[in-house]
Amino acid sequence: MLTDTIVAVATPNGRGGIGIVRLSGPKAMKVASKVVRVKLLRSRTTSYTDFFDAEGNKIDTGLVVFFEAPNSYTGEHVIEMHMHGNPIILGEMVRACCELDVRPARPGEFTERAFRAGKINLLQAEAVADLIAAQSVKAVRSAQNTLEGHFGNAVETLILQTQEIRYQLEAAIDFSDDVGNPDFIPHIFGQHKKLLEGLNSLLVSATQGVKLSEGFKLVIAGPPNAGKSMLLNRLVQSERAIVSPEAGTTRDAINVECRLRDIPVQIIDTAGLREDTESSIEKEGIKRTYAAIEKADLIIYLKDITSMDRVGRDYETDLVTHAKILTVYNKLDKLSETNKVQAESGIYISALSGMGVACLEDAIVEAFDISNHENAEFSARERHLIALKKAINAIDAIEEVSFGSGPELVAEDYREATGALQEIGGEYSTEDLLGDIFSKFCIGK
Ligand SMILES: Nc1nc2c(ncn2[C@@H]2O[C@H](COP(=O)(O)OP(=O)(O)OP(=O)(O)O)[C@@H](O)[C@H]2O)c(=O)[nH]1
Ligand SMILES: [Mg+2]
Repeated sequence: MLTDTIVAVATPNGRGGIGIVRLSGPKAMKVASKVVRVKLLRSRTTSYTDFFDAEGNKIDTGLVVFFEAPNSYTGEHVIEMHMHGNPIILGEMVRACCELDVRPARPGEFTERAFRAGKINLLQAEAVADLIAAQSVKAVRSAQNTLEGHFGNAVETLILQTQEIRYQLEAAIDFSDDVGNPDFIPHIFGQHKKLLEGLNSLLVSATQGVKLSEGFKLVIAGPPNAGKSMLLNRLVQSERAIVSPEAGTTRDAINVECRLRDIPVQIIDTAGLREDTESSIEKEGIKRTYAAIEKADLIIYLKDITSMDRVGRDYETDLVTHAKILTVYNKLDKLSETNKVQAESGIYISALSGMGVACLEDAIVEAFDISNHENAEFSARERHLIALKKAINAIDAIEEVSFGSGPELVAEDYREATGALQEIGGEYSTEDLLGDIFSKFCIGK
């Protein structure tokens, strides 16, 4: 039972036009009668008021809004005080409330209360944090879609399908006639196949959702001096990495967060790949390049077009990665019209002049394979992917014959799949998981 009342500044730290102090809990009305003194008779209406501290000294003047339980964000009585956006004034109000038997809210505690009151599910609570943290319009839209229930509804439909199959199986076990019915097994196996398709397709969209919140990892790799650092600088439009004619300039992987066509991307410039270096620092840099490649969502393998016919090892074919590789030829500006290479297919650019870079950006965005259907986009987290994979693994290996020969075992696998899916919305969640999720929120949300 949550019986205490909490208070926090809900607006960012600093000075601004308006600052909001938020109160939630059973004592909210009693506290308000001391600090605002206007009658808060009607829910969701605004009143102009003076604000006072616990001793009755005036702090400020502004607006107060009352949200009557259960029609509030948290499901409890909520009072929002819109004051002048000065941290001193807001701090005075928080202090005044704390003197009236209210305690400061923990990070995310308002949203946690909304979750515990059943106002939102865990997916939606996470989407609130993702919405606040979103770094691009796409990321904002996808968090809003999750908040509106797009992801949750898709999960709910799959839960209903898993339950439906399990109920049919259990009925068939109880009344063994059905299993003997020649149509039963193909029919239920057809439903099983359809469910697996649905799960896998949701996993693909959710994986994209995770990338939209966390950013795609794009690694620029290739031989030394290909112009990798110059390309990084060109893509992020800032001189982030040192560019020099000396081979082996970059050692530490350089990680820059940016947006390409409004998609959040982490671009990682790496040490050039070669074996004939004596420098132990460069060798360490190359080790780091391989480590970055392993984690990449996409790799640009950059080559210097003017040194293509030079004998040398090409590392591109040995890269161990699940990521797509885009082969890109750089320094196009150095070639005259007459000796332009035509043989190799690939993308041709000049990191120096910018020629071809817009086409490269198109290719990068296309390689991320982001759905263009706005409604199919939603924010998601690693935890959701794990649960979806768990659900898929539980039923993936079931064969058609198993529905006849071992319906009890299949039903058990289905029970496991349902449980995994229910973890996503937080139907069954541990306090540790909740603590982990809400502690990452800001205070006041
Ligand atoms: N003409 C021309 N020169 C380029 C281009 N891109 C890079 N360069 C030059 O090539 C040299 C190497 O560029 P970097 O960006 O440092 O190359 P890198 O691949 O990061 O090299 P390492 O860090 O040593 O692996 C520099 O002298 C750049 O000015 C280009 O498109 N055209
Ligand atoms: Mg470099």
